[in-house]
Amino acid sequence: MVGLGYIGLPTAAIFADTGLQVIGVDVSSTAVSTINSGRAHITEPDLDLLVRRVVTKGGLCATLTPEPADAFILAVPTPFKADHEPDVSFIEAACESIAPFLQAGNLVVLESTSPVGTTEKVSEWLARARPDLTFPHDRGEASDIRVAHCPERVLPGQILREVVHNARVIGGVTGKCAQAAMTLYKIFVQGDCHLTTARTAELAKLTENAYRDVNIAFANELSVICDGQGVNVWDLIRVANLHPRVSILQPGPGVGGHCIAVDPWFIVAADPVNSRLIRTAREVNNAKPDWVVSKVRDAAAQVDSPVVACLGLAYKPDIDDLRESPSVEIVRKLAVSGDVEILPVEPHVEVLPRELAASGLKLHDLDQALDRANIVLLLVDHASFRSVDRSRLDGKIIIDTRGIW
Ligand code: SAJ
Repeated sequence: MVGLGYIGLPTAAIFADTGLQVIGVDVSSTAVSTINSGRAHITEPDLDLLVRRVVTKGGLCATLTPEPADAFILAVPTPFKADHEPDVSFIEAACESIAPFLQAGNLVVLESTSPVGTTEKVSEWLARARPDLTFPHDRGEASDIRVAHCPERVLPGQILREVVHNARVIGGVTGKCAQAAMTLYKIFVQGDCHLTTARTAELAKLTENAYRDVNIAFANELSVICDGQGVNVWDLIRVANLHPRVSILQPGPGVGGHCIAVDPWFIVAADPVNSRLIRTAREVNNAKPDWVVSKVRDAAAQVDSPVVACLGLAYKPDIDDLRESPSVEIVRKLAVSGDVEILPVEPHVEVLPRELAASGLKLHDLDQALDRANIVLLLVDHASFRSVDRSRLDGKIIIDTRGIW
């Protein structure tokens, strides 16, 4: 397993738990030493226990450099560059790192979310590094090495359950490549495995996240329209969803995480002319944090000495993941303006991210923040915020971006 992050580590540990011998490879020496000491270097429910079990039994061993194996799975990040073009350099580097260890009969699976055509490129990059072996992009079914794409589809917070039970889309550079990957994944996957081409599997993964992004954008756009029309958007969505063919998602402060806010751009980058709706959805969701900031500024103008409790920094409820979080962006923008006092609250982390600490902000606990604030900005629907005693909010201006109060 090359890449021991949010997808690679749980997948490696689950493979190891079935009795397979798994070698986990990562460029981070901290990740490698943490895993080898029997702990997970990322937070995901029950992952720590699983990693401890498989490392103690000797089924999973982390290292900085690859070793020979029967199958190689690449689960490295695919961010985008400043212009929203996909950055596949981590995949190319992973290919270079495994190429010296490939042997005829090996399978290489790309799990990373990737722009269309990347799996074929993996085959080409590996072929360039190993002219002594044959690869499926030019030798088809007769090739020495099989190459396939099996995109991850798991929801952070529920990874260990979803990785086993979700259906998988498995795309091969050839039919035999897809078959070989299915044989591997069927060792632990209980969901259906659907075989297709590598290009279809790549676009399927991007489509799933773009679909969700477009639907969240619809809800976010409605929330802004409702604000101007004097309509409660949560009531509106509740009643509209009573229609048997309507199922609107929930508005929020914006869309965070490393997936939904990123993957749709890969479709836009591939075909900008024909992806107008997908691009607009990204723009609508990206604009929502600024709209929330403007709401807080309007509220602050109504009180003397505004003190704003900002509840939640994670990108979604009941997790500690602050990646691409719209809440962090909102709190940072409010802090930079300097005219309001900001009390950030995030019960799932112990330290503020650097970009907020640099603005002089300090993490507060919920009670302290509610005692002092005259404006309460709810950014994340953590369970601990849902259960706040409503009398604690009396007399304060409430800006509830998640509709829980
Ligand atoms: N959000 C809303 N309103 C909603 C639903 C979500 O504002 O009604 C926001 C969340 O607050 C969050 C963001 O969207 O900021 C994304 O959260 P999410 O729970 O929708 O998705 P992720 O990013 O945690 O995981 C997604 C999943 N994709 C889909 O549901 C199509 C997951 O299955 C993928 O595996 C994952 O992306 C990934 O790795 O690609």
